[in-house]
Order: sequence, then structure tokens, then C-alpha cells
Amino acid sequence: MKFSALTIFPEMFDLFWSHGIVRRAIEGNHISASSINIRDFAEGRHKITDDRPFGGGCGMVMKPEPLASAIKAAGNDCPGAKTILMSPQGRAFNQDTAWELAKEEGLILVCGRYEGVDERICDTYIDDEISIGDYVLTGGELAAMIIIDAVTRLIPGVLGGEESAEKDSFSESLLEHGHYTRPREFEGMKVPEVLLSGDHARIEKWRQEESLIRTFLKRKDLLESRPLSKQEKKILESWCHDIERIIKS
Ligand code: 4FM
Repeated sequence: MKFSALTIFPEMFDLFWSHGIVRRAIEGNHISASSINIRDFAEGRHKITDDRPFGGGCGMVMKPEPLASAIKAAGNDCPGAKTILMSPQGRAFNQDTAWELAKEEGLILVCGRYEGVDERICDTYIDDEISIGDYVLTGGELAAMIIIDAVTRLIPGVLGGEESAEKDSFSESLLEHGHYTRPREFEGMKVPEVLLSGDHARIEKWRQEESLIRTFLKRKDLLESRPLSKQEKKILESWCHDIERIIKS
């Protein structure tokens, strides 16, 4: 996977590329990364990338020519790449979108600034428009980093077998169970006994129940949009019985 971030603030990506799993993925040749400065494609002595909106109004608009040139340059570097505009008007990003994007050969992430990008760029140079959530950022850079981060960890070989992405929480549409490490007692709070038991079957069962109850308590919507396994139905029914018993007593 080749990621190209198109931005007028390429320095924002420097620390992002050079830390953690993203850095490891670059070093292991699982992904390649480049930040492309849109300003490098602007004409004239001042290298201007914005202009006033036709029709008037406040704020500035991103000029089309430098953006088009930058997108073309990124496309030449990776001919199969998909060009994505980061925008609150895009389709909502989630774990399914991340899996879908992870199959692409390359992603060109266009990070807008100012009040907007000239509409003619959206019409002709953009394959997909993605939003990371219903709020307005000052630019697309942070949104692009979120997409790159979530997609990178799904690329085969990036995570070790230990931390594989297929079995992590959202792939199952459940929240993860709680995690504990040393010490066994911290500020008077003990690690659940079952985790110290060495009984792997019991531990697995506890984690499954924990996952289910957390999802039920914190994110009912996730349970409602997903079929329940026989096992999960049994766990939920058993809670139902316990709750009824408490009410009736
Ligand atoms: C987008 C600012 C384009 C200026 C933005 C321009 C956003 C989001 C977002 C801000 N991106 N999800 N929410 N971008 O707010 O992805 Cl020109």
C-alpha cells in the first residue's frame, strides 16, 4: 500500500510517519508513505494555493490548478491509487471502510484547508469522499492520519500474529474485554482471580462474557445490528434469569 498525503502542511505528517506501528510498517516495506506539498505545484512567486470565492462570501477556497497538478503527480507515482477527499460531506468512516480501503494498491488523501475545495476538483479528480465524523476540523490532515492509521494496521504482516487485526474487537462488532497487567494489586484493586488461574478455557469464557456485557452496557447499538451466536444468547438469557430473580426477591 502506498499512501500519499496532499497538504499545504506536510510537516504535520513528519511525526506521524516516524512513530509506532506506522513507522514499523514503512521500515518493513508493508506500506510506503509520502507527504506532498500542494504549494510546490502552485505557480508564481508567491505560490498561492487559495483564492476568494466567486459569488462572494467569507473565507477562501482552495484553487483548483495546484491541487490538480499535485493529484496528477501522486497518481504518476502510484497509477492504481484511489483519490480520497477528506470532508465532513463524505461517507462515514468505520472499521468496514478501513478493511475496504486496505485492499487498495494506493491511497491519495487530499487534505483541504480554508472554507473548501473548488467543486470542479471534487467532480473530476476525486474517487471517494470520506468523513471521520460529524464535526468540522480546520483541515483534512488529522482525518487523513486517522484513515492511514486504521488502514495500516489491517495490512497483512503489519501486526504480529499476537496482535492480529481479524480477531480484534470491532471485527466481531463487540467491545474488548478489560485488560490487566502487573501488579496483582493496584491501589487496593485486585486483578480478577480467573486471569491468574492459568485455566485457559475459563479465561476465554470470562473474556467472552466481559466483551458481551461491556457491549451491552456501553454500545447496545452494536448488539442490535449483529446476529447473536448460540453461546451469546445463552449468556444473555442467563443474565436475564439472574436479573428476574433479583427483582422478585
Ligand atoms: C475539509 C476543512 C475540507 C477544509 C475540512 C476543507 C473532516 C471530517 C473535516 C475539514 N474531514 N472528516 N469531519 N475536514 O472536518 O474528514 Cl477544504
